[in-house]
Amino acid sequence: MARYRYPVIAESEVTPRELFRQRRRFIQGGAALGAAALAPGLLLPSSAYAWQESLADRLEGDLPSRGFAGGETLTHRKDATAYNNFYELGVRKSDPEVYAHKLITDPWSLTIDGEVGKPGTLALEEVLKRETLEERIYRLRCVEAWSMVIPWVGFPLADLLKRHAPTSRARYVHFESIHDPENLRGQKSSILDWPYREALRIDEAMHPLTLLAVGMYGEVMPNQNGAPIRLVVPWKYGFKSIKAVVRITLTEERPVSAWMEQNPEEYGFYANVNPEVDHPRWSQARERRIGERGKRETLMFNGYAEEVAGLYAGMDLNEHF
Ligand SMILES: Nc1nc2c(c(=O)[nH]1)N[C@H]1C(S)=C(S)[C@@H](COP(=O)(O)O)O[C@H]1N2
Ligand SMILES: [Mo]
Repeated sequence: MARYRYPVIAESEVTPRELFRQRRRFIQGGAALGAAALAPGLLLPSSAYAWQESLADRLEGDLPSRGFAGGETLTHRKDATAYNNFYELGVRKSDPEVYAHKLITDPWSLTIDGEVGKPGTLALEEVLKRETLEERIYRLRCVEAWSMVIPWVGFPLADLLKRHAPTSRARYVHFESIHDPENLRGQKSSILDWPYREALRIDEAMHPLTLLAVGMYGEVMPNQNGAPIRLVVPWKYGFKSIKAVVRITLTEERPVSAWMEQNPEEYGFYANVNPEVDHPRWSQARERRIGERGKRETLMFNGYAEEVAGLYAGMDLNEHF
């Protein structure tokens, strides 16, 4: 497939890969000098930032890049990192960026358990070492009727799941986010029963479009976007794409996700993007693309029908919303 070309717009508006790299080198150089000049004794042990450093190094290299958004213009990085839903950091769209530093991501480990032959808890650097990273450009459609186009960096969830040998009883995959109410101000509110939890059917989880993302716009994932590792399921409403994942559990029974538990009338298990199935409080027929004027028509399965419609053959999508 042809390598995706970044849109040609003002340099201040978009950060193409080469610029990301230059900026990162500059920041790293500056940070190292500053730290050394300040207090050599306070330098962190080299293991403290193990996963960030090795990931940043890998992102310097040439990753394969594939566009899955019909060549639509990328959302400006600034919008994608300043207009977020990450309720652990607050409910306003601007909160996640403001409170991003409250999400402590190092050290980070990931547990894979439940219906697997090879369960385990691994340091994030061990998880990443095993996987081949790539860039994927996907549409992201929030249930609130806005959308973006984001260049993620990650690897197929299927690659990770297969390493842990799902048993024949594994029918669903459950995901859990970080639980840290001391630091995450949003977890003091009762808007959800924390931690944030989501789930997929096993065939959805194994689908080649389903990613675990560790970066975006060629850089390590910003905290407000769900660092250090988050799910991306491009044909479903954004709330399925759970951020800051600490645990993945394969199950026989269908799990109840945090939003379903909070309001089952409004948030179904499937949450497939569908212009014909309205949210009880608003239409899903059209959407606002962040950075554009006017509205766009919402696409069935967010434009991924060719790839995923078969997963739902014979199902009534009004009933299984
Ligand atoms: N842990 C967690 N994951 C989450 C959320 C959240 O509040 N907490 N919000 C979801 C919603 S509603 C959307 S639209 C996407 C937004 O992802 P973005 O901020 O990277 O665009 O994250 C999803 N994942
Ligand atoms: Mo969302």
